Amino acid sequence: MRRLMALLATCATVLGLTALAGPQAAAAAGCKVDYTVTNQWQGGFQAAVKITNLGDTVTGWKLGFAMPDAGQKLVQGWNATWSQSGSAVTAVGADWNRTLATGATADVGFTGTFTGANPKPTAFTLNGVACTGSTEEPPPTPGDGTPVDVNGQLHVCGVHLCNQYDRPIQLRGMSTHGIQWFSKCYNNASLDALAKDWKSDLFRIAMYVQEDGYETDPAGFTGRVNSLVDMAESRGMYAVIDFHTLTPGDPNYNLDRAKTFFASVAARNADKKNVIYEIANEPNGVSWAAVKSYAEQVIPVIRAADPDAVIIVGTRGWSSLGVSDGSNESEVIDNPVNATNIMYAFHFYAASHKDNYRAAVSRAATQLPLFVSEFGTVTATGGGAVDRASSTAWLDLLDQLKISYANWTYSDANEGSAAFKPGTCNGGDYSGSGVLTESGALLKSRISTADNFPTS
Ligand code: IDC
Repeated sequence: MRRLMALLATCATVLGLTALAGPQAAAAAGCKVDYTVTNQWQGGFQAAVKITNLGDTVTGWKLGFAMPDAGQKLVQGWNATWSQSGSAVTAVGADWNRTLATGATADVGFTGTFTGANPKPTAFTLNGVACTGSTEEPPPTPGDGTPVDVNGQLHVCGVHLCNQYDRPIQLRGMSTHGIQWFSKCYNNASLDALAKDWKSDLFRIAMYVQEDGYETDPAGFTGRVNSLVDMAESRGMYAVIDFHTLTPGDPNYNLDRAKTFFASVAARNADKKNVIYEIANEPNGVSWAAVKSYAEQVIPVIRAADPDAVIIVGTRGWSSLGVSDGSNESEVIDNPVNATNIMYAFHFYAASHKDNYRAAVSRAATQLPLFVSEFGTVTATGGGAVDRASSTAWLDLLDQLKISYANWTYSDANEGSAAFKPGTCNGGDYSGSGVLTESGALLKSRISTADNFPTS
């Protein structure tokens, strides 16, 4: 109940919804949305949207979702009052269907135009509550042997990430590409493949803040992140919520957004065991002192809502512990963030970052808890050829040091770092070996080996 109240309060605050729906609507606790493209033609389409209310009776509802592609435009809707602002679409119930009893459905729809692809929206809200379709995403059954089931709530012990038995573990997994661009790659089929075929422990959710990301639609992106957290949870994977700051490089530019975002996701996900927070992807062009100051303002916001989660702090020089700026790990060791249960991010791109970076990690790992929350097998542009020798040297080092990692990217982007060939995400097959790139095949072979997590 505490969690429900916190969730409702958070959603109401973020969306400023209290005036719209009144007390009955505020009691809504869950919903499911089925979105079907019923017809598509050159540049146009028709979509049917079935809303199922899984919470208390709602009188006066508002459906919200984001068009995943900038070229998608609402033309005309029915059975509700429809509008679109930027990517955000809303539909407000008509007089005759505005009351939805528990379990009741409303069938609405619209016609639209599109220019590029016509990806389906993946995250919906009803009166600000994320429609996670809880009937479709049951929590994992106890004792199912998944990474989250075995390891439970994580914490930092010494320089390691430790499980519920207080034993060091290494999590191995994949990062999304920017969810503002590649939402079509994150669905039940692709997440099943990641959990079952790749045997991934970890799913990093890269929510860009700029570049058409969070800043353009805070409520929509918050909802998308939350539903991806649920999809990881229902498959027993840990989820890293990555506040993907990149340009500008000073995370303080996004300080207010970070506080708003993390207050919301930490309250909503406080009772989950699978969530890890990453507060700033890659600080760059900024001093360690400025990054530390940012961290010491954002961490307490998360702790207030979710006291026991592990938090990853980005480091100077694109999360290189300062090495890419000509510094090194000593700036962090000498002036650590004033907080407990935190780890420091180290990122590398194997074709660009080699022996001197590996040496820094080897030294730092004896003194700082490190988490490789992003790395690529290619150059730092995200493109180019896979450097197999350097990638293998890195992965062997991380295995030896029990440093957790997430690879950039679990996507079909047209660049060497992507695990899938271009076009894969337009289909339903994420499991066959024919869909993998060289980078994807290498990572799948490394990630899918047995974890042997300690259980006592
Ligand atoms: C890259 C993407 C690329 C995109 C670019 C700009 O691969 O498609 O156009 O971002 O947003 C990072 C960043 C990560 C980068 C990646 C590769 O965290 O956002 O993704 N990279 O350049 N740090 C080092 C490399």
